[in-house]
Amino acid sequence: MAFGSSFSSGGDGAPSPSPSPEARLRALRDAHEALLARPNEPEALGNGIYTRYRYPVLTAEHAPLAWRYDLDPETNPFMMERLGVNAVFNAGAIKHEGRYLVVARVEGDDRKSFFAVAESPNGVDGFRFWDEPLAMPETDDPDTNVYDMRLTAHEDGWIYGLFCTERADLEAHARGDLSDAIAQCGIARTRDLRTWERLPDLVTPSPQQRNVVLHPEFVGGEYGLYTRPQDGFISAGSGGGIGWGTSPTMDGARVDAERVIDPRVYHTIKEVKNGQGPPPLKTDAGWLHLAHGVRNTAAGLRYVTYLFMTALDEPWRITHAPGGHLIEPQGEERVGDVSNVTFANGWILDDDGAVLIYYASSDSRLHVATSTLGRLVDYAQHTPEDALRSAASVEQRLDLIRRNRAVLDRSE
Ligand code: M1P
Repeated sequence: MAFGSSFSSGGDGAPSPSPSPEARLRALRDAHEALLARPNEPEALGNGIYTRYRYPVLTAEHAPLAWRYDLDPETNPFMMERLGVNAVFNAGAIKHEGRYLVVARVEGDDRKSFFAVAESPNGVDGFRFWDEPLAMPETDDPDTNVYDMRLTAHEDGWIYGLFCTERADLEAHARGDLSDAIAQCGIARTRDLRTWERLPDLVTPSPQQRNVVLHPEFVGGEYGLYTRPQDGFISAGSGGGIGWGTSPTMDGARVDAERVIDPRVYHTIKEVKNGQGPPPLKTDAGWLHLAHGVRNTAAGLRYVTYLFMTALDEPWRITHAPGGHLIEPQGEERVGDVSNVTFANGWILDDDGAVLIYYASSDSRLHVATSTLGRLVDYAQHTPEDALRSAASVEQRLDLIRRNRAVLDRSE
């Protein structure tokens, strides 16, 4: 270990030397600063749709030392972690007053998630957390756990954060099942991402709600909400699919009629469940949506992201649905607390048309992939839909190969 030459007994009588708390703190600070200052590197070539980057933009190790350690050598002679951070992932994102900001899901070693803002000068590296995590106010019914915030800069002037609030399912607990919980959509709003006003949770006909997202514009004079009706805490049951509904207000938001606009489909990437990612981006060709789809495998659930588009005047009507995934877990991304997961609830459309997609891998860390609005719309408009059968899928590929043969013949 490279902690220098300053050693003490550690005070526990152990024979092996250990660094003094001051030396260990210096080493921790150096390592932390090196991590935060590390430049990111775009991958070479890629798939032409987006560019991945070599390093995650946020990990548990990015959390400030002061959030994890008691920095006083008197009270922490071993300079050990007092409140560990387990993971940093699923982040909402926004460019606000010229700054690239994400509201990350930070999970402590105690499994409780909370929100924290991290800021970058360019959106792809240099992310640093603000001094303190966000102290989200509670409602009269305290949240057990909060996570996965979607940030919407709404045309009413507020920035809304919609997130999952999870509370105990007391009936299930009485039956001895302590894993079951009730998920609902928590709502808060802010002007500056520092001070938040908590509003009542969204009310819908569904017993469970996760992945609820606020549409950025009024629709028919009301607030539009993408929902995810679900029967159980984990399983979709008879529900599932991305839903749509409207509410006249966000202060006491209520969706009475929820209709599924993007259902689960057998033998696709969204067979088990799916959910809207961040709020959609407005383009001349329609609203561009990022979502996640889940399918089952012998190794458990596999989460990938996918794109679709809806009509500008009817954001619930799907106009383009490219088949397959957009971002899937690759390499080291495949392993983590919940392996084989990519999940995105934040993206930023920059002034020059660049799109920064913040996706998390395996419920452990946050990455960025960069693209442009033009590329993503092209992808959405020209990627064939899922053909739903092997033979039909081969037909799609044969069609591509034969058209390419003609192109190659022309160029010879
Ligand atoms: O563990 C994978 C994801 O599981 C949930 O997503 P969904 O509601 O679609 O199943 C969420 O807990 C999400 O945070 C998590 O990444």
